[in-house]
Amino acid sequence: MTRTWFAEAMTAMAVAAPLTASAQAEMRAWNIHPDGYPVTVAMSYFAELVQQGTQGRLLVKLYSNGSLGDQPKAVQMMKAGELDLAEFNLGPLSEAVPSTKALTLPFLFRDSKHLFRQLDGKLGEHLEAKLKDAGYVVLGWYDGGARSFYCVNKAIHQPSDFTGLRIRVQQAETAIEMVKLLGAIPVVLPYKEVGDALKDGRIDCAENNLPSYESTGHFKLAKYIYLSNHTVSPEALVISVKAWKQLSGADQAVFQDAGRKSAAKMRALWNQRVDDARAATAKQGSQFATMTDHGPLIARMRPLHQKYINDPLTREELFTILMD
Ligand code: GTR
Repeated sequence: MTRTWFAEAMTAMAVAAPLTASAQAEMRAWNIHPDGYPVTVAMSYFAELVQQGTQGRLLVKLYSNGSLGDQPKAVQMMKAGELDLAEFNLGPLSEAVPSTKALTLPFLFRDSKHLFRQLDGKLGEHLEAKLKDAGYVVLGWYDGGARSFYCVNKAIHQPSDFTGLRIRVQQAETAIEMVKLLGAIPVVLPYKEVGDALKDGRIDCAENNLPSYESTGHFKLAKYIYLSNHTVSPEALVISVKAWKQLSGADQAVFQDAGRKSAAKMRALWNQRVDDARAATAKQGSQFATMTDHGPLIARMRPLHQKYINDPLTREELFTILMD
């Protein structure tokens, strides 16, 4: 694949003449979710705001539903300059920026409110600087939701129920370690393959937030859900540093403003979507078990927490969060 139209157009313009009022360039944006999902709605809103703010000079074309591939592929495409923007889950993204892994630890944040109180302040600025060094400019922090486990054949009620289960996880070290500490077997699979793997028995369980559990149709295959809410971590709307540097200062301000507004929209839509997903899946047979005592599960995560506290790369972030 060649570089995006945006990159070509910007390079040509830089050589030929300053960007004229009538010149137009298209930027490519990646998203894994389907139409109507809060991430997709918020990204479309972002695209609208960019078009308005640049008087139609810059168009953001949204490729949703993973039509360009899964997140690891999108990360590669962004590096190669084939994608300009994306909405990434911090789990897999943190693999490229290890100091951000602290935020993907299980049982760190109680809920989204707790997460955003930190992320919208100093901690967010710190992470944004790290992500920028790695090639990503954060335009907005989206809600990644609270993730829980769901299984095909077995209801989970206590930590010992996890023993020996094959559980799909994202390509993220903290998720892999978490599942091992539960006495289960982590199976790393792309998001789009999880449904088939639940169907053909490659995995017994998966874990995700309720809107994804519903939108992927996983609820039809794995009806036993254990509301562990184990990981509450963010997602980020990012633009590649490459594309960012090709924008004028005024256009960068338009992108930043659009990113902030799209994140506010996404977060506003999210909680309702969680409630709706729970009601809709329960109506179709999903059985929810609530975790009454978090203690035993958190106790199992101790080695993972300890590892990140000992690691100078993540210690500072962790202390900032824990002291709050
Ligand atoms: C979803 C998230 C996606 C993707 C997916 C997964 O909640 O929004 O970006 O990371 O989980 O489990 O792969």
